[in-house]
Amino acid sequence: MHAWTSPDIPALPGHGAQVHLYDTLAGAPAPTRPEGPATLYVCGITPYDATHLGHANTYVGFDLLVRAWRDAGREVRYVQNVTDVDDPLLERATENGQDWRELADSQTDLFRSDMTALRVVAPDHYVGAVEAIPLVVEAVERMVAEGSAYRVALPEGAGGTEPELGDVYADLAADPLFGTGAGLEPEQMRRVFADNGGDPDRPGKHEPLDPLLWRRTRPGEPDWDGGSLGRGRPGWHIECACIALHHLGPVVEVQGGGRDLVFPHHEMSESHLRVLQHTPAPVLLHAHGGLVAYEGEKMSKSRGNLVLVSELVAGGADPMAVRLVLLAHHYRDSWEYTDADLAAATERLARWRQAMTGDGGPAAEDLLAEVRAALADDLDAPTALAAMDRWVDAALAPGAADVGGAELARRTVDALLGVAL
Ligand code: 5CA
Ligand code: ZN
Repeated sequence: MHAWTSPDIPALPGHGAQVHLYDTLAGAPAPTRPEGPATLYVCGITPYDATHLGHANTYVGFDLLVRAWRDAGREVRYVQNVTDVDDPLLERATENGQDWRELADSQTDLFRSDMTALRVVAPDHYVGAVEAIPLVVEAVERMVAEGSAYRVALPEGAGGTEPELGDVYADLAADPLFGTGAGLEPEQMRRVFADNGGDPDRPGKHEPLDPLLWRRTRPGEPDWDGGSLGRGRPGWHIECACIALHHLGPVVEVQGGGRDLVFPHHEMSESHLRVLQHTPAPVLLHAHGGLVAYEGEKMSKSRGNLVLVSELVAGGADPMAVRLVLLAHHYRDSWEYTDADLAAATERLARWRQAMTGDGGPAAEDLLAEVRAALADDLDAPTALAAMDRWVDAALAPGAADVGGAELARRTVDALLGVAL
């Protein structure tokens, strides 16, 4: 599917440093590669209620990575998916009395316009689960043939004209490295799996954690040609594995998303990548953003405690102020949104813009160096904002130096932080 239009990124003198990123699994910062093409996979939305500040936090966070990598001279290949068919989307469409495609299309469109307003660089490939079905079918057929996936008998009424072809599950026993990622105890894994769309108690599975790869036809659910698997629809984790593999190749340098995806989603999709390629380390670095809360709980579609970007903007918020709300928090921090965040960001934006009037301003070479250093150090946006605040203070001080630095300051915050003044 089409993504959205990327903002122009102004040129800057010189280059940024090699980017270091905190690796969730290692529990420590790690260097990304110093040169060569970078491959990035960030898990996209399930389009049934877009785009809340939690989503925006995730995509603005990884947008900093894209910008820092490019500034360091690396070519970036960026892929993001859209889970445009899945249980929660179908359930919401039924609740609304709406066609599921209409719901997915309208929410994906809203997401695109929110990302455009927030000046998020678009992925090179924006891929829907539905359009990835042929990739999933091929991969799952191969896993069945190789013995790393198996069929489970269907409940009465499922499977259309071929009920003998069961649902297909991954056999996690085929991947000795499964379970070594998130560092959870077996009991925790089972609980988190059950809370995130998993079905540990389904009869016929080899192991409770084995994840669904292909779900056969059910009455009232959409289904697609599954070749030898029979008609059905894809499981969640295999969707991301297949899209990443197809569009990025064998190695994903950074696999990203919000922290809620560490387990089971990222652990399972990486396991699928290992099994499909017979390689031990298809993902080099696992990066996760913090979770944004509202009214005391994680902001989530299922809870309904949402602050939507589009609603803030419709209420008069400048999208650049919304972006500054997010950048004021380190991407890995979890935080709770309040109206005071937007008020503070709106004030900051006004001051920054005030400092841009006229074409003078103090020298900005140090500012550029500070912002670059902050981003290279695990995308530390709050430190970058503080550097710009200091430059703005200097620019607005009585008798300020006036050597024409405003243009470089403007380019710096636009190119590296995505804030257009
Ligand atoms: N479609 C799947 C990923 S393949 C999915 O998780 N969709 S989502 O719409 O629920 O979330 C989209 C992205 O936003 C994910 O990376 C998720 O980790 C992140 N996210 C969801 N809620 C929050 C939140 N409250 N705070 C921060 N990030 C969040
Ligand atoms: Zn995903």
